[in-house]
Amino acid sequence: MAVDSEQPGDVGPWRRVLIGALVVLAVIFIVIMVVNEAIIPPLIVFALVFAGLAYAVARWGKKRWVLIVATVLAALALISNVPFIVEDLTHPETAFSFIPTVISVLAAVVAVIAGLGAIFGFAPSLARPLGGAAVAAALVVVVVSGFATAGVDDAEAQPDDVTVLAEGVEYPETLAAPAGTVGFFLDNQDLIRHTFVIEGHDVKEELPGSSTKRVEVTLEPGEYTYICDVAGHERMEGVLTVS
Ligand SMILES: [Cu+2]
Repeated sequence: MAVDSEQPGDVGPWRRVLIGALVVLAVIFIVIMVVNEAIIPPLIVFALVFAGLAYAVARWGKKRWVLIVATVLAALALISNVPFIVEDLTHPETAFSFIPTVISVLAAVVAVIAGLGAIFGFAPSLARPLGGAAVAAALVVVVVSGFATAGVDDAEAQPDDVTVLAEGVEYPETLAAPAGTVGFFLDNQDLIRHTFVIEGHDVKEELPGSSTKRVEVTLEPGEYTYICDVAGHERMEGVLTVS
């Protein structure tokens, strides 16, 4: 035991930070599913993989290949989620989208750095400050996003408005409106953000989580498709008939 527990260039602190980051990743993928109110198979796989990797690093973390697998998979998780990450990061006013996304990015970045630190034997004294900085950054993000979310103003529906309900990451399949200037009352009942886009028309409204918004649009008679263009929300689509 004493023979192999202290290697030249002790990687213990980096391994501990790596394990912590992998656990955070596993948990955050579950959180993202919960706030999306949906079973998202790739996220279940990610969660299981990162929980397994955390265990593997704790158990066999002296084996270099275990560290390499954990580091590469953390990097891949980061890269494969870029389309979701970029959009969410520009919308701090939806805390339930923004905070889990930022935390997942921080955890993945920390996992990659800590993994490299353990593999290549970076100075162990740097490991704890890295973990601490990530936790501090996460706390700042929670506070900033919490204030931004609380500051979102709701709208009030007008008598002739067409109500568009976003609920359970679904839009109504059909809507009807008279030609001319139509008021749309956009009601996002979900915790996460959506958009209201009328295709072929100059309408794109951002809908923060649990908020309402009103928009007036002048429409010619015809059929229009409305969607939410948030990545992964392709099923949020319906047809608006204007007559
Ligand atoms: Cu959406």
